[in-house]
Amino acid sequence: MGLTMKRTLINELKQHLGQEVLVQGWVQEVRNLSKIKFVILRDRTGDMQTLALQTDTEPDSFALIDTLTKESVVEIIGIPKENKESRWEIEVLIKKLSIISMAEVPLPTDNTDKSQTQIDKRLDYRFLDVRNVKKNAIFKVRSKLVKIVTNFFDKNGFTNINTPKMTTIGVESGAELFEVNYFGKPVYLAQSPQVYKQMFVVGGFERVYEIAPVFRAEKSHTMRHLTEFTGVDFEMGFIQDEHDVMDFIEKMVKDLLKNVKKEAAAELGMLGVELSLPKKIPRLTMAAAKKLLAEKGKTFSEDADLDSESEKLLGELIKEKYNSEFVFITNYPWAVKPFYHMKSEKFPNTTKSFDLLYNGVEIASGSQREHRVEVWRAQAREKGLDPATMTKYEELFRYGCPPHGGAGFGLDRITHRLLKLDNIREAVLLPRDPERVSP
Ligand code: AMO
Repeated sequence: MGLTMKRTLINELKQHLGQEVLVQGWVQEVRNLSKIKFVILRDRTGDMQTLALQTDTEPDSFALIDTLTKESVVEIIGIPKENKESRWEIEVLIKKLSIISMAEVPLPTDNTDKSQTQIDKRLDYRFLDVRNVKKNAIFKVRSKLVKIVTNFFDKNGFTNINTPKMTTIGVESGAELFEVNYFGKPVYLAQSPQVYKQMFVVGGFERVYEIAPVFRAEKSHTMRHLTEFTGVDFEMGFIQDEHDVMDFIEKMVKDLLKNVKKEAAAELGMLGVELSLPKKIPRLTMAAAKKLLAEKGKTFSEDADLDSESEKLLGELIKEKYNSEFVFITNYPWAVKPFYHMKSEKFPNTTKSFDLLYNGVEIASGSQREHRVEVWRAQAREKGLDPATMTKYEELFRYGCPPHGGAGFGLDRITHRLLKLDNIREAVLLPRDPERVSP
């Protein structure tokens, strides 16, 4: 059955009212009122109601509906009709129904909107979980974000690069490395593409970006940390200072929000998310941010980093004061940033660095890099690192290196904040954390 008919997707049915169509998908729900039976069907474009009537549906198909289990895959030949009273506005009158793949009972998880299944179990059966249209929508939005950001890099003269994820180089202070046995030799999973992105700015591309996994052996049990996440990293040459990088990010964020609002309107609507477009993103030095926090009774030493609680509070204060969901916090203390950041002359003991907070959570961090080899060596030593152990990094600054800077975003963090999800794991298909490495 159906072999000679072309499949019609659920969101195309409007164009086929009154004509015989073939629809295929998963059974979301069956309601049997004896003379009339409803099958809610779902495909990649959404869900809809189909109905079987004793008078119109082939008797074998009518009987088969009684045996249908939830999440089975079926195909239906039927006629789409308008029904203004139904929430779908269109329903398909079933002529013939056949089962392609019957789902076993019971299902291991409940993937309906009313589900009480805990997140751990849902993640164990993620392929069932994301059949739910709302869960699915999160990943449609995420997919759009990648597309939009890729276009933006492309339009701005960036070259997409792929850098190794097994490496001997780790330069992110505070982020631990996962060791891998590489034919008996220890190597590490990349904790960032930092050195490589700088390498190919120096390699003459000037502007490079990479969207790829990043590994962090951190035993953090929070709603925003993972041990593997997707980094959106970029690096640009011939900058004046770190403000050029922030200017670029500001344009990128505006473009991202404007386009996702347009291109993922249906998904955002389904998830109840209203996006407001950013205007000017305020830039506050860390010292100024600490002053704001002090007014609310949160005090920090000059050298301290912000904790997640103060980032959240800062998010609220910025919203109040500047009516902005975004803020750049600039000039982090040298003590809390990696050695490769350029130090600031204007603000002593700080680096030409910034973090971007979105609704009170850090979604990106970046800086101007130190490209003067003597200064670079001195800064490494100051942080207790031996430049002789990083010759492949050091060489980048010895054979013609323009001033440069860049930043790294967490794609999972962007999705998490943009959709106001309570847990970063909701924004990742198969999250990795200290307890989870499967499936
Ligand atoms: P950083 O270590 O701040 O900077 O990471 C950049 C961005 O990656 C995201 N992120 C994480 N997301 C989920 N789980 C984690 N454990 C996690 N750690 C970080 C955050 C963060 O802002 N090389 C620099 C970037 C640069 O300067 O270009 C770096 O890796 O969104």
